[in-house]
Amino acid sequence: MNTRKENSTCNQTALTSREMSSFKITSFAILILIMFAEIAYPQNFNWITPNKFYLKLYVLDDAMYRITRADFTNAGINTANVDPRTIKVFNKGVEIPVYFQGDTDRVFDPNDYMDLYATRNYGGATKYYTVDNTVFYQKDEYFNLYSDTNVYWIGWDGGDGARCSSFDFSAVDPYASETFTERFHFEKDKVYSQGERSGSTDYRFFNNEMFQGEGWYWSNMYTGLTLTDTFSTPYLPVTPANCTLNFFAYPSDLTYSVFNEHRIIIYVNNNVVADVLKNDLTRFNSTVTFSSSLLRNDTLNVVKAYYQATGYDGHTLF
Ligand SMILES: [Ca+2]
Ligand SMILES: [Ca+2]
Repeated sequence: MNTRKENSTCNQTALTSREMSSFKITSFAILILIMFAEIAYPQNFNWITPNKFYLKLYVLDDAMYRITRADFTNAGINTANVDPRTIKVFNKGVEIPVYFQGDTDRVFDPNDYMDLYATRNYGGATKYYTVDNTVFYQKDEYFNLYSDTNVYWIGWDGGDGARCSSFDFSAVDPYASETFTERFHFEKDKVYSQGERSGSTDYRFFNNEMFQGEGWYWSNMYTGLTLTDTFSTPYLPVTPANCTLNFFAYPSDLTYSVFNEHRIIIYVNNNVVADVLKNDLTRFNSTVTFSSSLLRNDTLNVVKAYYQATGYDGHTLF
């Protein structure tokens, strides 16, 4: 268990403000080997007890965090009045189960501590709306538009808190797994688009919500343009495994005289892994699978995105 206390900060804070809805934008994401589903929690403010003190834990990195009794004391909490079994951790309105060493005797002893897994603030499930404010599509965003810093609220008293279960388990081979999955995220936020626009008189994007196509992109691609990035995979499995790649792009103009005028081709080490056509302002959001045998463990892998417009001077935000 990787225990990191140094990255955590505890402040004694009276909770006075609600968490804001989080929106964020991704421009270009290639996810290789595995896609983790972000869990979308509905906003829930019922966990708050007004005028009660909580510890506020700011989290910048995905890690295990250990909170000791000394952390509570240093934050100004008199732990003599705290039944550790009632300590609860909340994130975005949802209680998070924690491992608590020494809470069963209901006495917060000097060596008692709490371990919890906490993450930075991801964008998570983000809705994009039409001009009529109906949801047009939803994306799992990597970055939050406002902050990477996540906040975990630690409260106590009342009923018992959620706890991780303890199990006795013995493994013949303690390190049985020979493979693991890794996710690469390529996102370059260089161009901001207010969203889909069919022409110079189209002002549908004057919308308070995230309008369809709105967000940060790497480039407003023109025909013949290739965008390139690299990544390293030094621990490839001996037996080839499936890799998953996802990309998102949004045409920024169109022609009605050509069907499927937008084409994007994705190459991994000069092998075509995706070749997708879209018509008019239809967005690209494709997930394709390819073999890890296309990847290299002795040199950098090269991933390229190529754009082609047919029949006119077309562009697509990528
Ligand atoms: Ca104890
Ligand atoms: Ca067309």
